[in-house]
Amino acid sequence: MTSLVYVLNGPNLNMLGVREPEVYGRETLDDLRVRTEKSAAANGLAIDFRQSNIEGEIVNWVQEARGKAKGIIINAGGYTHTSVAILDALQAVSLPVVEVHLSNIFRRDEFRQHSYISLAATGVICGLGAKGYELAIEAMADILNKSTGKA
Ligand code: DHK
Repeated sequence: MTSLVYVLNGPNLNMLGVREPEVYGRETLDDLRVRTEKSAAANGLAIDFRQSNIEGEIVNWVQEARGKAKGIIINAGGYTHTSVAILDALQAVSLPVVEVHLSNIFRRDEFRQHSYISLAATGVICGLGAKGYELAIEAMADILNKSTGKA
């Protein structure tokens, strides 16, 4: 059976394409969704791709993933650097987590160089733009195959 993975995007990622293209690229969130869906299909996964500007909504989606999804790919946007609540939710659901960022957060402002999300993540992909979402899917497929003994 195809495993479902939640792909959760945080605040301001709905502005992709117009938002600081030199940092985040020119692809829109919808372009990113299509790319991620293609990668998921190629890797035998199905995705539920969402974006919210609201911290509590992301917490609700992480909780909802338990029982519905086999893993979570998350770009929590600015909440990456502030949200104990999203971290707590990720730790509560005990699903594999891959953290992704379009930009290289380690080349940017100091406050971006700490991630609460990383404490719950198996791995982090950052700085590779939209390609990072495809790589996150590949990584998640690997993690899930290993856990089911298929790899
Ligand atoms: C996206 C954001 O919105 C920022 O707040 C993060 C991340 C970086 C990204 O690179 O995808 O600092």
